[in-house]
Amino acid sequence: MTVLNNTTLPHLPGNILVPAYDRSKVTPGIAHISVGNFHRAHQAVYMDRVLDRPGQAGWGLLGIGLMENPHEAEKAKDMAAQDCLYSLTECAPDAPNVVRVIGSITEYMYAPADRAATIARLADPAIRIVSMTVTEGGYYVDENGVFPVDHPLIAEDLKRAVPHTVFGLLTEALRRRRESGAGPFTILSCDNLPQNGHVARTAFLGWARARDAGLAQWIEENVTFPCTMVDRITPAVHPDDIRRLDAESGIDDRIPVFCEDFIQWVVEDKFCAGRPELDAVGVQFTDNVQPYEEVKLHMLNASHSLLGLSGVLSGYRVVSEIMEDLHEVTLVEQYLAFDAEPLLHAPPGMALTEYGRRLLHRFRNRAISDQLLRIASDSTSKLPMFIKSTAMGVIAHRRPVDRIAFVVACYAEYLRGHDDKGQAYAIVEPHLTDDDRVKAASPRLEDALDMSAFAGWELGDNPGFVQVYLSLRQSIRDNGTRATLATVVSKGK
Ligand code: CS2
Repeated sequence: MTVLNNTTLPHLPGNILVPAYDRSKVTPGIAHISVGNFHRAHQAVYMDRVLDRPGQAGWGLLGIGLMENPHEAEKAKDMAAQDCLYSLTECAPDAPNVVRVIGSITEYMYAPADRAATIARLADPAIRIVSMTVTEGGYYVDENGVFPVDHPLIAEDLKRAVPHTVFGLLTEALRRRRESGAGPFTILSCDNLPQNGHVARTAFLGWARARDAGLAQWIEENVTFPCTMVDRITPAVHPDDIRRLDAESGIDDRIPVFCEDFIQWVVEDKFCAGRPELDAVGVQFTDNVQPYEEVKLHMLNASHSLLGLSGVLSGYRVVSEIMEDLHEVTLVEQYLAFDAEPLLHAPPGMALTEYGRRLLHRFRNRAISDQLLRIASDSTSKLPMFIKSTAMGVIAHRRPVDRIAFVVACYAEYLRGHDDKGQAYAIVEPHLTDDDRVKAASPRLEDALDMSAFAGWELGDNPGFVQVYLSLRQSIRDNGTRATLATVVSKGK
């Protein structure tokens, strides 16, 4: 098997697609914070296409790892060993996989190794956009739209001369740029949250105001925060996947990624320091991203949460497998048709029913074997983004609450850490508080409705909802999740 780096790139097996542009001429114009699998399967792919166009060589990607942990430190070593190259396997449901090497990331920094150097690098005027995938919970903005400067992690970081958080690093880089006359960069959120640009703006300005009011005002006046809708299903990559992908590609890649063949990016055209020719490589630009993101979050991501939470409890682990379960599929179909769609406004040219049909087709893609535990992870941050507005709309319109109550009950039960068969699984819930844990475990089942994930949903204020929730949650315990789901879907509309 061939190792992957600049030297071996021209000699890879003939079926592997490789960058046609000269990477030695590419310099970073975008810094990306938190280079996870999703970024490497999504934005980095669009940038790979951009770099293939004339005059775009100044738009390479500088990847920045932010979290201080062994996994991230290892990733930095792997990126360095491979000259930031990696293979991406794109899996269509009904065609052979396509393997391509992505070359758009040309530099990588592990911020915890030298935060001051990272700030200095971000202050380089060549960097004109800083994009990020820091997860749904990574913005800290609460249900009232407030950035909590007294949150222990934020308060601690605000005191540091050289901060650790994304807010601190970027603000300090902007301070330098203001002083040097380098000007602002665009801050581009690529996370799954409604109005992600506005949320990012609230978070960064909230931080900056607490640190330096004058700088905050400069940021407010000069930095733009476009909203974006990002979409590509990208499973987690476990050691077994690395072995399988490498055997298939014939490349000894330490950091391969795989994903579905579908890709979409809708972006608000609001870049304060220029942007690459993304419109020429399939990115949709619009004045209003909101209808796109609402459809995506409330249909795709919400369906994922439904499947993830109920599926894990029922003993499933893979999305394409759960799609063979008629009740699970019916749950998603009913949720989309009766709960989510009536509250959505389709963007021009998009038919919601067709979008929903296409989603189910994407979920059935066996080639990506996406993990339900990946989807269920961090539900504490995801449910407010994916389910809350549908839940509140359904309750406000006095429509049947069974499916909403079911997913709420499943979340609380999922936090117990074992499925209906008693099989334990790892709960990855970085934003679950100690108080949440107490409420999830409370014998008074209604206490779970006060967990932080449900802040502002007003679930407890609705006796009809509470009653359905209590009976479903008790039924999950007494009869199991599958049997409970059967009763939920039998009600239909
Ligand atoms: C998933 C998303 O993590 C999740 O809950 O719903 O990662 C989903 O796969 C992507 O948003 C698809 O674009």
